[in-house]
Amino acid sequence: MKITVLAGGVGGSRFVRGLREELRRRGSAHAEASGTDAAATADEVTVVVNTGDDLWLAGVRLMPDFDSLLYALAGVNDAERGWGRAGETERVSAELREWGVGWPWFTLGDLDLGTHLARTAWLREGLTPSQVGERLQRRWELGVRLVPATDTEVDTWVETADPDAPGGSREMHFQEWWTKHRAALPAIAFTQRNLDRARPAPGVVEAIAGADAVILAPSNPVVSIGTIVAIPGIREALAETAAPVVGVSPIIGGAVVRGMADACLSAIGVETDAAAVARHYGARAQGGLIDGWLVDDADASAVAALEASGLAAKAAPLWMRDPDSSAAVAGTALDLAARLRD
Ligand code: FO1
Repeated sequence: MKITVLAGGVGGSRFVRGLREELRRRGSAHAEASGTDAAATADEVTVVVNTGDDLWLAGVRLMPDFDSLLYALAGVNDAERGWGRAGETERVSAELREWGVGWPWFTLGDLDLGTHLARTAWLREGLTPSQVGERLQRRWELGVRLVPATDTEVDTWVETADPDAPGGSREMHFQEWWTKHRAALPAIAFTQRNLDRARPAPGVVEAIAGADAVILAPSNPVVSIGTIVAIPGIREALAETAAPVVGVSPIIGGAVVRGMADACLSAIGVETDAAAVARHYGARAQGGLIDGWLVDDADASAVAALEASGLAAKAAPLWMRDPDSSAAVAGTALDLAARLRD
Protein backbone atom coordinates (compact mmCIF):
# COMPACT_ATOMS: atom_id res chain seq x y z
CA MET A 1 0.00 0.00 0.00
CA LYS A 2 1.17 3.55 -0.73
CA ILE A 3 0.68 6.02 2.08
CA THR A 4 1.52 9.71 1.92
CA VAL A 5 1.73 11.73 5.13
CA LEU A 6 1.86 15.53 5.40
CA ALA A 7 3.82 16.36 8.54
CA GLY A 8 5.64 18.86 10.71
CA GLY A 9 8.50 17.99 13.06
CA VAL A 10 7.59 16.85 16.54
CA GLY A 11 4.01 15.50 16.21
CA GLY A 12 4.92 14.33 12.72
CA SER A 13 7.90 12.30 13.98
CA ARG A 14 5.88 10.48 16.61
CA PHE A 15 3.10 9.74 14.16
CA VAL A 16 5.38 8.52 11.35
CA ARG A 17 7.34 6.31 13.74
CA GLY A 18 4.01 4.86 14.89
CA LEU A 19 2.92 4.35 11.29
CA ARG A 20 6.17 2.57 10.42
CA GLU A 21 5.72 0.29 13.44
CA GLU A 22 2.06 -0.41 12.66
CA LEU A 23 2.87 -1.28 9.02
CA ARG A 24 5.67 -3.60 10.14
CA ARG A 25 3.26 -5.38 12.49
CA ARG A 26 0.55 -5.65 9.85
CA GLY A 27 3.11 -6.81 7.26
CA SER A 28 4.45 -9.60 9.45
CA ALA A 29 0.96 -10.70 10.51
CA HIS A 30 -0.09 -10.84 6.85
CA ALA A 31 3.09 -12.67 5.80
CA GLU A 32 2.60 -15.22 8.57
CA ALA A 33 -1.04 -15.80 7.66
CA SER A 34 -0.36 -16.15 3.94
CA GLY A 35 3.07 -17.79 4.09
CA THR A 36 4.62 -14.99 1.98
CA ASP A 37 7.66 -12.79 2.50
CA ALA A 38 6.79 -9.55 4.36
CA ALA A 39 9.44 -7.64 2.37
CA ALA A 40 7.82 -8.70 -0.92
CA THR A 41 4.63 -6.81 -0.08
CA ALA A 42 6.36 -3.86 1.63
CA ASP A 43 4.33 -0.68 1.98
CA GLU A 44 5.64 2.61 0.61
CA VAL A 45 5.43 5.62 2.91
CA THR A 46 6.25 9.12 1.65
CA VAL A 47 6.36 11.94 4.17
CA VAL A 48 5.88 15.43 2.74
CA VAL A 49 7.68 17.62 5.28
CA ASN A 50 6.94 21.22 6.26
CA THR A 51 9.68 23.64 5.23
CA GLY A 52 8.17 26.83 6.70
CA ASP A 53 10.32 26.56 9.87
CA ASP A 54 13.54 26.52 7.81
CA LEU A 55 16.10 29.29 8.12
CA TRP A 56 19.60 30.52 7.41
CA LEU A 57 21.58 31.04 10.60
CA ALA A 58 25.34 31.43 11.19
CA GLY A 59 25.93 30.75 7.51
CA VAL A 60 24.16 27.38 7.43
CA ARG A 61 20.75 26.22 6.27
CA LEU A 62 18.55 24.65 8.93
CA MET A 63 15.54 22.49 8.13
CA PRO A 64 14.22 21.76 11.65
CA ASP A 65 11.17 19.67 10.76
CA PHE A 66 13.04 17.59 8.19
CA ASP A 67 15.83 16.97 10.69
CA SER A 68 13.41 16.10 13.52
CA LEU A 69 11.88 13.41 11.30
CA LEU A 70 15.28 12.24 10.06
CA TYR A 71 16.74 11.91 13.56
CA ALA A 72 13.59 10.35 15.07
CA LEU A 73 13.26 7.72 12.34
CA ALA A 74 16.98 6.96 12.55
CA GLY A 75 16.68 6.62 16.34
CA VAL A 76 19.33 9.29 17.03
CA ASN A 77 16.99 12.02 18.26
CA ASP A 78 16.78 13.74 21.63
CA ALA A 79 13.34 12.39 22.52
CA GLU A 80 13.03 14.41 25.72
CA ARG A 81 13.74 17.81 24.17
CA GLY A 82 11.82 17.01 20.98
CA TRP A 83 14.47 18.39 18.60
CA GLY A 84 18.14 17.80 17.84
CA ARG A 85 20.39 14.81 18.45
CA ALA A 86 20.68 12.54 21.49
CA GLY A 87 23.94 12.86 23.43
CA GLU A 88 24.49 16.34 22.02
CA THR A 89 27.25 18.74 23.06
CA GLU A 90 27.28 22.50 22.53
CA ARG A 91 30.92 23.51 22.22
CA VAL A 92 30.62 25.19 18.80
CA SER A 93 27.46 27.01 19.86
CA ALA A 94 29.32 28.45 22.89
CA GLU A 95 32.09 29.69 20.56
CA LEU A 96 29.56 31.22 18.16
CA ARG A 97 28.03 33.09 21.09
CA GLU A 98 31.50 34.50 21.94
CA TRP A 99 31.84 35.67 18.34
CA GLY A 100 28.34 37.15 18.34
CA VAL A 101 27.32 34.94 15.41
CA GLY A 102 23.84 33.39 15.23
CA TRP A 103 21.22 33.86 17.91
CA PRO A 104 22.36 33.51 21.55
CA TRP A 105 19.00 31.94 22.45
CA PHE A 106 19.09 29.38 19.62
CA THR A 107 21.41 26.44 20.21
CA LEU A 108 23.11 24.65 17.34
CA GLY A 109 24.35 21.37 18.82
CA ASP A 110 27.70 20.04 17.60
CA LEU A 111 26.30 16.85 16.02
CA ASP A 112 23.35 18.77 14.60
CA LEU A 113 25.75 21.34 13.11
CA GLY A 114 27.39 18.49 11.20
CA THR A 115 24.05 17.98 9.41
CA HIS A 116 23.68 21.72 8.68
CA LEU A 117 27.24 21.94 7.35
CA ALA A 118 26.73 18.92 5.10
CA ARG A 119 23.42 20.31 3.85
CA THR A 120 24.89 23.74 3.19
CA ALA A 121 27.94 22.28 1.41
CA TRP A 122 25.68 20.27 -0.91
CA LEU A 123 23.39 23.27 -1.52
CA ARG A 124 26.47 25.31 -2.45
CA GLU A 125 27.49 22.55 -4.87
CA GLY A 126 24.15 23.11 -6.61
CA LEU A 127 21.95 20.35 -5.20
CA THR A 128 18.35 21.22 -4.46
CA PRO A 129 16.98 20.84 -0.90
CA SER A 130 15.11 17.67 -1.92
CA GLN A 131 18.30 16.21 -3.45
CA VAL A 132 20.13 17.09 -0.23
CA GLY A 133 17.31 15.45 1.75
CA GLU A 134 17.72 12.30 -0.33
CA ARG A 135 21.46 12.20 0.47
CA LEU A 136 20.91 12.77 4.18
CA GLN A 137 18.49 9.84 4.33
CA ARG A 138 20.98 7.43 2.73
CA ARG A 139 22.93 7.31 5.99
CA TRP A 140 20.21 5.40 7.82
CA GLU A 141 17.58 2.77 6.97
CA LEU A 142 14.54 4.93 7.72
CA GLY A 143 11.90 2.66 6.19
CA VAL A 144 10.05 5.71 4.81
CA ARG A 145 10.91 8.41 2.27
CA LEU A 146 11.13 12.03 3.47
CA VAL A 147 10.55 14.78 0.90
CA PRO A 148 10.59 18.50 1.71
CA ALA A 149 7.30 20.01 0.56
CA THR A 150 9.13 22.42 -1.76
CA ASP A 151 12.64 23.27 -2.96
CA THR A 152 11.82 26.98 -2.75
CA GLU A 153 12.72 28.81 0.47
CA VAL A 154 9.29 29.53 1.97
CA ASP A 155 10.44 30.49 5.50
CA THR A 156 7.54 31.65 7.65
CA TRP A 157 7.62 35.19 9.04
CA VAL A 158 5.35 36.37 11.80
CA GLU A 159 3.85 39.83 12.16
CA THR A 160 3.47 40.52 15.86
CA ALA A 161 2.59 43.34 18.16
CA ASP A 162 5.83 45.31 18.76
CA PRO A 163 6.84 44.94 22.44
CA ASP A 164 8.95 48.14 22.14
CA ALA A 165 6.35 50.31 20.41
CA PRO A 166 2.85 50.01 21.84
CA GLY A 167 0.28 49.97 19.04
CA GLY A 168 2.94 49.13 16.46
CA SER A 169 3.84 45.87 14.82
CA ARG A 170 7.04 44.19 13.65
CA GLU A 171 8.00 41.16 11.62
CA MET A 172 10.32 38.39 12.73
CA HIS A 173 11.30 34.93 11.52
CA PHE A 174 9.04 32.19 12.85
CA GLN A 175 11.94 30.71 14.83
CA GLU A 176 12.52 34.00 16.68
CA TRP A 177 8.84 34.21 17.60
CA TRP A 178 8.65 30.53 18.55
CA THR A 179 11.94 30.01 20.33
CA LYS A 180 12.93 33.39 21.75
CA HIS A 181 9.45 34.66 22.57
CA ARG A 182 7.91 31.17 23.16
CA ALA A 183 4.99 32.31 20.92
CA ALA A 184 3.93 34.71 23.69
CA LEU A 185 3.90 37.88 21.55
CA PRO A 186 0.42 38.04 20.03
CA ALA A 187 0.73 37.07 16.36
CA ILE A 188 -1.16 39.17 13.84
CA ALA A 189 -0.32 37.19 10.69
CA PHE A 190 1.90 34.39 9.36
CA THR A 191 3.40 34.82 5.91
CA GLN A 192 5.49 32.33 3.97
CA ARG A 193 8.11 33.94 1.75
CA ASN A 194 8.26 33.30 -2.02
CA LEU A 195 4.95 31.43 -2.17
CA ASP A 196 4.15 33.00 -5.53
CA ARG A 197 7.07 31.21 -7.15
CA ALA A 198 7.12 28.08 -4.99
CA ARG A 199 6.37 24.71 -6.55
CA PRO A 200 5.99 21.30 -4.87
CA ALA A 201 9.32 19.46 -4.72
CA PRO A 202 9.75 16.65 -7.28
CA GLY A 203 7.71 13.62 -6.25
CA VAL A 204 5.30 15.45 -3.93
CA VAL A 205 2.34 15.74 -6.32
CA GLU A 206 2.99 12.19 -7.59
CA ALA A 207 3.05 10.84 -4.02
CA ILE A 208 -0.32 12.45 -3.30
CA ALA A 209 -1.85 11.45 -6.64
CA GLY A 210 -0.62 7.85 -6.49
CA ALA A 211 -1.40 7.18 -2.81
CA ASP A 212 -3.90 4.68 -1.44
CA ALA A 213 -4.26 6.88 1.64
CA VAL A 214 -3.18 10.43 2.48
CA ILE A 215 -2.84 11.33 6.15
CA LEU A 216 -2.46 14.77 7.73
CA ALA A 217 -0.31 14.09 10.81
CA PRO A 218 -1.23 15.67 14.18
CA SER A 219 1.01 18.66 13.41
CA ASN A 220 0.53 22.39 13.79
CA PRO A 221 -2.46 23.15 11.51
CA VAL A 222 -1.30 26.72 10.82
CA VAL A 223 2.46 26.81 10.38
CA SER A 224 3.15 23.13 9.51
CA ILE A 225 0.20 21.66 7.59
CA GLY A 226 -0.87 25.22 6.67
CA THR A 227 2.49 25.93 5.02
CA ILE A 228 2.51 22.64 3.09
CA VAL A 229 -0.94 23.20 1.61
CA ALA A 230 -0.17 26.85 0.84
CA ILE A 231 2.44 25.76 -1.72
CA PRO A 232 0.75 26.18 -5.08
CA GLY A 233 -0.11 22.75 -6.48
CA ILE A 234 -0.36 20.82 -3.21
CA ARG A 235 -3.92 21.77 -2.27
CA GLU A 236 -4.91 21.00 -5.87
CA ALA A 237 -3.21 17.57 -5.69
CA LEU A 238 -5.12 16.84 -2.47
CA ALA A 239 -8.39 17.91 -4.10
CA GLU A 240 -7.80 15.63 -7.07
CA THR A 241 -6.37 12.46 -5.54
CA ALA A 242 -8.51 9.34 -5.62
CA ALA A 243 -7.12 8.43 -2.19
CA PRO A 244 -9.07 9.23 0.97
CA VAL A 245 -7.52 12.09 2.96
CA VAL A 246 -7.66 11.56 6.72
CA GLY A 247 -6.51 14.02 9.39
CA VAL A 248 -5.45 13.28 12.96
CA SER A 249 -6.33 15.99 15.48
CA PRO A 250 -3.37 17.68 17.18
CA ILE A 251 -5.81 19.03 19.78
CA ILE A 252 -7.08 16.86 22.63
CA GLY A 253 -9.74 18.07 25.04
CA GLY A 254 -9.30 21.70 24.02
CA ALA A 255 -5.51 21.76 24.49
CA VAL A 256 -2.54 21.25 22.20
CA VAL A 257 -0.81 17.92 22.70
CA ARG A 258 2.65 19.52 22.46
CA GLY A 259 4.08 22.77 21.20
CA MET A 260 2.30 26.10 21.09
CA ALA A 261 -0.13 25.61 18.20
CA ASP A 262 -2.85 27.36 20.21
CA ALA A 263 -1.00 30.68 19.74
CA CYS A 264 -1.02 30.05 15.97
CA LEU A 265 -4.68 29.01 15.86
CA SER A 266 -5.88 32.04 17.81
CA ALA A 267 -3.96 34.31 15.41
CA ILE A 268 -6.06 33.02 12.51
CA GLY A 269 -9.29 33.05 14.53
CA VAL A 270 -9.63 29.27 15.00
CA GLU A 271 -10.55 27.91 18.42
CA THR A 272 -8.15 25.43 20.06
CA ASP A 273 -10.59 22.61 19.64
CA ALA A 274 -10.49 19.34 17.64
CA ALA A 275 -13.75 20.01 15.79
CA ALA A 276 -12.78 23.63 15.04
CA VAL A 277 -9.54 22.44 13.39
CA ALA A 278 -11.55 19.93 11.32
CA ARG A 279 -13.85 22.74 10.19
CA HIS A 280 -10.80 24.89 9.42
CA TYR A 281 -9.41 22.14 7.15
CA GLY A 282 -12.90 21.56 5.72
CA ALA A 283 -14.48 18.57 3.98
CA ARG A 284 -13.00 17.75 0.59
CA ALA A 285 -16.51 17.36 -0.83
CA GLN A 286 -17.03 21.05 -0.04
CA GLY A 287 -13.70 22.37 -1.33
CA GLY A 288 -11.71 21.59 1.83
CA LEU A 289 -8.80 19.24 2.51
CA ILE A 290 -10.05 16.13 4.34
CA ASP A 291 -12.58 13.30 4.06
CA GLY A 292 -12.05 11.89 7.53
CA TRP A 293 -11.03 13.24 10.95
CA LEU A 294 -9.78 11.41 14.01
CA VAL A 295 -10.42 12.93 17.42
CA ASP A 296 -9.40 11.71 20.83
CA ASP A 297 -11.94 9.92 23.03
CA ALA A 298 -12.03 13.12 25.12
CA ASP A 299 -13.64 14.83 22.10
CA ALA A 300 -16.04 11.99 21.20
CA SER A 301 -19.01 14.32 21.66
CA ALA A 302 -17.92 16.17 18.48
CA VAL A 303 -18.19 13.09 16.23
CA ALA A 304 -21.93 13.29 15.44
CA ALA A 305 -21.79 16.96 14.39
CA LEU A 306 -18.68 16.33 12.28
CA GLU A 307 -20.38 13.40 10.55
CA ALA A 308 -23.44 15.57 9.93
CA SER A 309 -21.19 18.19 8.33
CA GLY A 310 -19.95 15.70 5.73
CA LEU A 311 -16.82 14.26 7.38
CA ALA A 312 -16.21 10.66 8.40
CA ALA A 313 -15.22 11.14 12.03
CA LYS A 314 -14.06 8.69 14.66
CA ALA A 315 -12.98 8.96 18.29
CA ALA A 316 -10.05 6.89 19.58
CA PRO A 317 -7.17 7.34 22.03
CA LEU A 318 -4.78 9.82 20.36
CA TRP A 319 -2.03 10.28 22.98
CA MET A 320 1.20 9.02 21.43
CA ARG A 321 3.18 8.19 24.57
CA ASP A 322 5.24 5.22 23.33
CA PRO A 323 5.67 2.97 20.27
CA ASP A 324 2.51 0.98 21.05
CA SER A 325 0.18 3.94 21.50
CA SER A 326 1.69 5.71 18.44
CA ALA A 327 1.23 2.56 16.32
CA ALA A 328 -2.38 2.33 17.52
CA VAL A 329 -3.09 5.94 16.45
CA ALA A 330 -1.60 5.25 13.01
CA GLY A 331 -3.60 2.02 12.77
CA THR A 332 -6.85 3.87 13.52
CA ALA A 333 -6.02 6.43 10.80
CA LEU A 334 -5.34 3.62 8.31
CA ASP A 335 -8.62 1.91 9.26
CA LEU A 336 -10.58 5.14 8.77
CA ALA A 337 -8.93 5.57 5.35
CA ALA A 338 -9.82 1.95 4.47
CA ARG A 339 -13.43 2.57 5.52
CA LEU A 340 -13.52 5.61 3.23
CA ARG A 341 -11.98 3.68 0.33
CA ASP A 342 -14.62 0.98 0.63
N1 FO1 B 1 14.06 24.95 19.89
C1 FO1 B 1 14.26 25.64 21.03
O1 FO1 B 1 13.34 25.82 21.79
N2 FO1 B 1 15.50 26.17 21.31
C2 FO1 B 1 16.56 26.01 20.50
O2 FO1 B 1 17.64 26.49 20.80
C3 FO1 B 1 16.37 25.23 19.29
C4 FO1 B 1 17.41 24.98 18.42
C5 FO1 B 1 17.19 24.19 17.27
C6 FO1 B 1 18.24 23.89 16.40
C7 FO1 B 1 18.03 23.10 15.28
C8 FO1 B 1 16.73 22.60 15.04
O3 FO1 B 1 16.53 21.81 13.97
C9 FO1 B 1 15.68 22.88 15.89
C10 FO1 B 1 15.89 23.68 17.01
N3 FO1 B 1 14.83 23.96 17.89
C11 FO1 B 1 15.06 24.72 19.02
C12 FO1 B 1 13.47 23.47 17.62
C13 FO1 B 1 12.68 24.39 16.66
O4 FO1 B 1 12.88 25.72 16.92
C14 FO1 B 1 11.15 24.30 16.77
O5 FO1 B 1 10.71 23.58 17.86
C15 FO1 B 1 10.51 23.78 15.53
O6 FO1 B 1 10.91 24.43 14.38
C16 FO1 B 1 8.98 23.86 15.65
O7 FO1 B 1 8.53 22.67 15.17
